[in-house]
Amino acid sequence: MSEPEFTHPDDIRSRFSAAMSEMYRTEVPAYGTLMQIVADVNADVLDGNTTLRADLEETDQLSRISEERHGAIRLGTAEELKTIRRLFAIMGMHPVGYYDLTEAGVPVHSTAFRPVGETALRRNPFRVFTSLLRLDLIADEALRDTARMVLDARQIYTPRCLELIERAEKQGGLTDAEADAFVAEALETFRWHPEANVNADLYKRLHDAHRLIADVVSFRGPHINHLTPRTLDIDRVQQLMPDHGIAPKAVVEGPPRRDCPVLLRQTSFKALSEAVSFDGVEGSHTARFGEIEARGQALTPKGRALYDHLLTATRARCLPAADGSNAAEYMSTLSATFSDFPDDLTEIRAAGLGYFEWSLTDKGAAATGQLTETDADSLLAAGYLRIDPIIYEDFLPVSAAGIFQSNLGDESAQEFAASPNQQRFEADLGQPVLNEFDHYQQIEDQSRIRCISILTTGAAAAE
Ligand code: OOG
Ligand code: NI
Repeated sequence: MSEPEFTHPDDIRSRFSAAMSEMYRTEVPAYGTLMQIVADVNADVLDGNTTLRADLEETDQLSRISEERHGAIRLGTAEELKTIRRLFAIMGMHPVGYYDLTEAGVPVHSTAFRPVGETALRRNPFRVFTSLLRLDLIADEALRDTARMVLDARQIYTPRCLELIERAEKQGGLTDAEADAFVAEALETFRWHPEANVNADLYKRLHDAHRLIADVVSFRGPHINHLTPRTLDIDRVQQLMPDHGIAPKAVVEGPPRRDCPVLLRQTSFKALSEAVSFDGVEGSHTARFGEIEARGQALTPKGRALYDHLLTATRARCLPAADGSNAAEYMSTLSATFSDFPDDLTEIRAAGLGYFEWSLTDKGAAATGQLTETDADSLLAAGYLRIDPIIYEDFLPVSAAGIFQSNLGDESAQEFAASPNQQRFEADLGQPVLNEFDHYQQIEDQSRIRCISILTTGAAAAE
């Protein structure tokens, strides 16, 4: 009997992100408007920058430039988290990084399920920032127990979805028809439910405890709360949003605009109030929004420490107000403070702040197998090798908290004792998360070893 042909996980992920995008544009029309602004700004930037256009064309990214890069959900129980891990694995999305948001006043901890490795990211970069509610941080014991009961009683996956997850695990994949069915079933988990799972009174109590708790506990499923395309000019989109009737959050999160972009910059439009029925009583809930992102170089632990230090210093001088009243002052303080972060690739490399990928130049490709020099820096200086920044594919906890907060309402920031608990999160997840620093270091090391091996022996070393 011949083996069945399985659909590649990257393909299933592409189908899934396309289906999510379509569903979300229907559910949240303002998101469609944001997508349009992003597409227009991206087209404008590319018109004025032929080098960038050629670069993107060469790496096969041009046609997908304005497609979604990530989305986010918030889960209520360990069981839900374990199953989502299995669901995402079928689409080649694996947990990378641990983010503790309690530090920033949001009672969740999180990971990002994402494709790992350049090939998979190129095929489709879609990832889902996934948070788990920390009920242990609700002070009111009775309310905590009620919330737990409500969460334990719900089932966020369709029976057919669970069946297909099991089948994929047993068979080692899904056939084309199964993959289509799986995407349709998985989509149900992320759909918006205008009928709440709780009555108006319980909703109010949960909401009073923390708006995020109400958002997680009150619904039948973990509705996707935003999707995020990539923009080539985030400041421009931020500026254009009000012209299209969309209210942006006060400031762009992350590092300032730079010649050599680092890490991740992101901004969003504020969540919209949507009609919800609480046991037949009409009410509303505010949770869903749209976001945009722009990514730069991944930083080493040393670079990241400098970033964190400069961000803290900025916020000590000027904390961005939710109403945007000091937005200009914040952005200029941010830029001024970050003048201490080198904005030149040679300096970034010399200071050991960022990760780089090594590749052969044309001169290197012509010298395959002919060299005896094995020192990468000498080969770089002699023009056989080149280095390019590795793009940061993960998230930033302070930025994530800023996104959470602008969408939960201004009054939502609350003091929680900072209580990172990665061990607990990984136990609930059912596997450890990949450490993002180790991952970037490995990409850098492997690319260097491979290049030197090609130059000296004519073949890539076995990995
Ligand atoms: C997730 C917020 C974090 C990001 O881009 O940093 C996030 C949420 O609001 O659930 O998506
Ligand atoms: Ni996001």
